[in-house]
Amino acid sequence: MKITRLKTRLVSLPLPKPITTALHDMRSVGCCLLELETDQGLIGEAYLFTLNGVRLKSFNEMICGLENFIIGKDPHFVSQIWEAIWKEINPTGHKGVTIAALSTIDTACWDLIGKAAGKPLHHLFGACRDTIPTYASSGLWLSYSEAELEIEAQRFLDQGFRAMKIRLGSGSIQNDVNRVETVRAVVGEDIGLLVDINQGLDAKAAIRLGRELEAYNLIWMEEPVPAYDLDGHAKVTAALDTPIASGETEYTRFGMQAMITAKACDILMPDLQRIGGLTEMRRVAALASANNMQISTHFFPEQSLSIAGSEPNCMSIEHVDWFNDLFAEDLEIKDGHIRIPDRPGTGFSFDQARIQRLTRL
Ligand code: SMN
Ligand code: MG
Repeated sequence: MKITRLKTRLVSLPLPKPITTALHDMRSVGCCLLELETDQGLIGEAYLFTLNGVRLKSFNEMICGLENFIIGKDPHFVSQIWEAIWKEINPTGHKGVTIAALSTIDTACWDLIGKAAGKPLHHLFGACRDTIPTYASSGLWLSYSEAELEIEAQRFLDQGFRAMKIRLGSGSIQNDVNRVETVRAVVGEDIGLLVDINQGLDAKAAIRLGRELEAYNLIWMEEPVPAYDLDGHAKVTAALDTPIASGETEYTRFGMQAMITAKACDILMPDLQRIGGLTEMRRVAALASANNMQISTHFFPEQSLSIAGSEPNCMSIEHVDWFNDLFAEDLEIKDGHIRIPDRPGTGFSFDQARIQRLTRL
């Protein structure tokens, strides 16, 4: 099988209303959709995104500029393609736009490998399960009032979720604690709660907040301090009993290795677009396992399920509904778990008719 054509499209997915975290101000997501066509008629698909669609064209340019490393290649040689691109991007750097492009190409190659075999990727990787715990994550934003938090928490329960993530880092410990209290009062003691500070505090403030929150039996506290502050991360991790999750802002196995060495967190949260695609995600899962750590994937639920299905130390998948309109298939949620599909490749394919109706960027 040979890749004959690389095609990208840029589209905007509007969010129902403006929302914030301690770091982000969001009105839409812009997606770059990658399709790798082959001489067998199969098409490998993957996507990357930027919040509000900002600078999406730079990402597109980076993908298209790597065309020479893909056209005429057999996607089964995905590791060879990965290594060639890794070498090529060395002068520009192994973080940011370069790795996002590599990640998207890598995931599209894997999608082709699965489709060519007629098998889901977790079967090819070696399956360990067919469902995985998930938590509702497109909601409970920092911009919400407590009344809005109550409505959304109930909505998540009605949708079948058994865990949900609350955005904190308002700057007021009391306000943050009140937000957790409000959601806990709606969902009861049996539902898992996670909080994400989105890098909004320094170590001392995060420890003070974390101590107040120990009573709420949280599954984890996420990105308590700036992503680059590994020492601050380590202080928070050492000070609290609540597990600390982090890693969504780091790149590749080298970034994850640095976090592990610094004892920056208890749980690693690799993001498919920043980690280096499915090839590198599998290495990171093994790295975490060798350090007795669990992983939980950040965003990209549709394209991360093969990892959940094949890596025993993957504890959960983050559920976001932002990308639903891109795909012909739905994420199936039941009793707090997502089913890992047994369809070939990633198991999710672009819905061309729905995509046609989206605004082009
Ligand atoms: C997050 C990241 C980007 C946009 C919104 C929310 C958050 C998460 O860090 O983990 O979902
Ligand atoms: Mg986060």
